[in-house]
Amino acid sequence: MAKHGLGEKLKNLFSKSSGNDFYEDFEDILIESDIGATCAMEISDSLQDKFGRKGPSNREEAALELGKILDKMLIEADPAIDSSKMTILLVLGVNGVGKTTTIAKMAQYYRENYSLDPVLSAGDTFRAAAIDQLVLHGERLGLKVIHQQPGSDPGAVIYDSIESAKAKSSKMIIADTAGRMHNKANLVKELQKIDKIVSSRAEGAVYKKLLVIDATTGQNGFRQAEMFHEAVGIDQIVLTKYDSSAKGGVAVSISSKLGLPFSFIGTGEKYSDFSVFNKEEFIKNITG
Ligand SMILES: Nc1nc2c(ncn2[C@@H]2O[C@H](COP(=O)(O)OP(=O)(O)OP(=O)(O)O)[C@@H](O)[C@H]2O)c(=O)[nH]1
Ligand SMILES: [Mg+2]
Repeated sequence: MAKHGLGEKLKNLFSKSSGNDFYEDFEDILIESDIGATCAMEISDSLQDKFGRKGPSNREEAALELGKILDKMLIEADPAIDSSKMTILLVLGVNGVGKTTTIAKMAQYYRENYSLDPVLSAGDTFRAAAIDQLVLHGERLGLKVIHQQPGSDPGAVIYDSIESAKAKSSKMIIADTAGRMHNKANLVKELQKIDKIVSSRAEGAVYKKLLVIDATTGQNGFRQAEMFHEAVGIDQIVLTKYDSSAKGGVAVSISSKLGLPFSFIGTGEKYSDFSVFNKEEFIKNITG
């Protein structure tokens, strides 16, 4: 996994003896790490409460305190499921963030850890290729994929998937969705429609909405989280492409400003490049 650049930058901050204000430079490096201006300012203020105007005296002191602050800001989600009930995971996110790949990775994770065979639901009916891609993952994993024609109603596909899972007493459904529509209003409307259908069929089941955020998109990811959360209410976030971002500060602002927890982290294109989000490890990677 790529090392976060913040630890290194923190080191440089102490090695140069510029007359610059420590906190100004500190905020800059937080913002460069995608933490976002508001959170950067809050972190900087907390650090100042601890160390005063002069700032911490060395990198270790600063990193330790920063770690404590981040620990309060980041939220870890428990990916555990109750295998006595059916679980429906609806996977959301704008196009290209890694939804379909994440679905395959999660299916593998829940199969390995809960020995259940999730039914995959091709709810991204916007593109034919999206359906083919999920079908291919299903073949590789040996899992059933429920799909219909491109252009069909995603709600109907997911409805079918729930019926199919019930019929074969499968305990989990993981549903794909399209992240692209002709415009934002259409997307929101479509998502709300899907959400309504799933909610109405989810009686007795645990229904969770997972939003996939691509770590390489920086603070854009924060705006996506805000938009989806406002549209349908998000339960958990999966952070993808953490291998190619070397950052991840967006997780701090999403957790702290929207109160949303992180469940998994994607670190590559292979099924095995996937792990449960571990706050302690994540912070260590940030503070270096
Ligand atoms: N490096 C890296 N690549 C990833 C990761 N997750 C997904 N990808 C790649 O990102 C690209 C897009 O992934 P998809 O799973 O197709 O993304 P999607 O959100 O379903 O995309 P659309 O269906 O087009 O909206 C693919 O090339 C994936 O292999 C990750 O954690 N790390
Ligand atoms: Mg997809």
